[in-house]
Amino acid sequence: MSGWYGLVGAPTDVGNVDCGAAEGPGALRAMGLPRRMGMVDRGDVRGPAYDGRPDATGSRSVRETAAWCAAVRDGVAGVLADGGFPLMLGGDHAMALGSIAAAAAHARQEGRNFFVLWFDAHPDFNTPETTPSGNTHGYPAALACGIGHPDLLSVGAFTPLIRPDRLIQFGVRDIDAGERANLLRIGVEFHEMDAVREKGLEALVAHTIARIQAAGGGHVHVSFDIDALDPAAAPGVGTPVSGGLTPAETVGAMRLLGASGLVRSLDIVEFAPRHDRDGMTALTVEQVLAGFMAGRTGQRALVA
Ligand SMILES: [Mn+2]
Repeated sequence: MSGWYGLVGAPTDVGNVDCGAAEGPGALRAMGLPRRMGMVDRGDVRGPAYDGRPDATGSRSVRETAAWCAAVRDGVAGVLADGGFPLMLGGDHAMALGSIAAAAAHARQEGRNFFVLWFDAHPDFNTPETTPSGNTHGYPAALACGIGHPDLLSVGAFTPLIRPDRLIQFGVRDIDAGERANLLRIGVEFHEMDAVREKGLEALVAHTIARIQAAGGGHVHVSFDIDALDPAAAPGVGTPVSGGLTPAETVGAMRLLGASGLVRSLDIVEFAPRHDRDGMTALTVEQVLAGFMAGRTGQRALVA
């Protein structure tokens, strides 16, 4: 199990233009989070700004998203190759295509089953055919499963990057009609908020961990969109949706995931400091991360 965390910043919002997520990594560095949490800061990757021209499919920023995701892929792959635990700090959620491309390739190379656990208010399972907005941050989970824009699918060395029955989503509550049809057709397991309320997030995550262990374990990549949390605790996001996860249950679930020893890479995305209030989102992000890290080192997480 890798002992050090390698932070890879992706300061962009090309996937949801001008939503403010580009400012996320800088704001968390300014508050001293990487240093306080003992991370190795590998710096930011870089890519182009959106040129303002949607492509023929109606998607905004495909070219720019592909370039950014390729840079994220290479940054995350570098940490994995050096034996570290990559923490990709977005940036918008489109960047997860890059980190998942790196994690999937690493899992394949190491001969491990590959799973992705996706925490989000939105399933990010649109394609150019179904998207209402054209924003590429609505695409990455579908792309990981092998459906979507060919210029984005090519970010990965192979496709699909993940078997659809190995993608599990938690906390989704804002699902476009075409997106829901995609999820059902492809066969992704997604736990909407009513299921989370009924069964409990920690119980759902514990069940998922047990299922992965029963399948022989593997490499679990966690992709955490800050908007999975309720906006009352985490208002600093571009696309808030009410009725989300509480910090306490999220910290508990992340602690379980850390303690499972299965998670080998992590995204924290969509933090938009310009929408934060009194630093509360930044604090919640730190608590969620601290819960995960404490689980990994066998300590108890502090929940404020
Ligand atoms: Mn998302």
